[in-house]
Parts: sequence; structure tokens; C-alpha cells
Amino acid sequence: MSVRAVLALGSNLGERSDTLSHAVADLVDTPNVRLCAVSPVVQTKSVGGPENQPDYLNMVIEVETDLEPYKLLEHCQSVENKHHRTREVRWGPRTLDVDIITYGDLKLDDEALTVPHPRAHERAFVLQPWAWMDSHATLNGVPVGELAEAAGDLDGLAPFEPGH
Ligand code: A4P
Ligand code: MG
Repeated sequence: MSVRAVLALGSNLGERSDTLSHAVADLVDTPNVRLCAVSPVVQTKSVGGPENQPDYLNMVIEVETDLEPYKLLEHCQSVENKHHRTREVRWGPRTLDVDIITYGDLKLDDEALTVPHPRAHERAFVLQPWAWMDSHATLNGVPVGELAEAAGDLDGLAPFEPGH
């Protein structure tokens, strides 16, 4: 049975834009994960974690997948690892972070996998690109565009223009 899932990608180290495009290609480089939609890329101020981190590039994608939730998580982590992600500081700078935002209508509250992602509803860096990708999307019953308007980090977000 296949399920629609929304994945969020973020990068604030290295060649951020290239990393995101390669990561999208890697995520859907298996017959079990098919690309449905891609958001614009946004440049965002870092939220949480150590101060003075470089700005992030963030985006979301929607996929259709036959992978079970934990298998999809493993798949996302293998793509992170391929892009030399290391885990030293929580919320510290990273070449690539891939989070599962939603997995169909599934609700799961486990340390290894919580869906919907427990912080997505308050993060413009996820919600705004998601709303641009899918103007009908909702999270916990609320339009994601509305959630984005209310998010504290919306001011720090701008469409990314390569070369600027
Ligand atoms: N995990 C649980 N649920 C999930 C899920 N839905 N998707 C577990 C992915 N992973 C999930 O993640 C830590 C553990 O979360 C994993 O072992 C997994 O089993 P991680 O990627 O190793 O560590 P992290 O990303 O540093 O921690 P966390 O808590 O996922 O961070 P957040 O909340 O995702 O925040 N600011 C901007 N502007 N843009 C960003 O992209 N990202 C973060 C990371 C902070 N600030 C940011 C951004
Ligand atoms: Mg993460």
C-alpha cells in the first residue's frame, strides 16, 4: 500500500543548494519512493541551537512511498549520511537534515519517530515552503499557510535566489 509523505530538507553548511538538489534526487532514487511535488527553496535564519549559525536553505517535498514509516526514516538517514552529516551538537549546523513531517494520516509518538513532526506546526521554514508547494495542505486540521503566518520565524525567511 502506498502512502503520501511530506519530507523537510535543511542545509546550513557547504554547498547548500547543490546538497539539497542532490538529496532530493537521492531520496527518490528508489522505486519505493516517488516524487510528487517539490517546494521552492527558502533561505532562513537558524532557529534554536548555538548562536551565529549560518543561514539555512530549506525546502519540502511530497513523495508517495511503499516504505513502512521506520524504513522511510532509515532511508532518509542514509541520504543524510551520504552527504556527510555528522551529529555533534543538537540543532547545530549541518550539511543535511531530512525530517519526516507527515506520513499519511499516521500519528506516532516515539522518540525515534514522531509524526507529524512535533515542531513542524510552529516552524515557518517548513510551513511556508509547504504552503507554496500545496496551497490546500493542512497539518492537524489547520491550513499550513495559516500556521506559517503565525510562526515566530516567518520574518527571517526569504525565497532563495541563487547567486545572491
Ligand atoms: N526523529 C523523531 N521523529 C523524527 C521525524 N519525524 N523525522 C528522531 C526525522 N527524525 C525524527 O534527529 C534526532 C532524532 O530524531 C533521530 O535520531 C530520529 O530518530 P537528528 O536529525 O539526528 O538531530 P537534529 O535534527 O539536530 O534534531 P531534531 O530534534 O530533529 O532537530 P529539529 O527539531 O529538526 O531542528 N533552523 C532553520 N532555519 N532551518 C532548519 O532546517 N533545523 C533545525 C533542526 C533547527 N533549526 C533550524 C533548522
Ligand atoms: Mg532531524
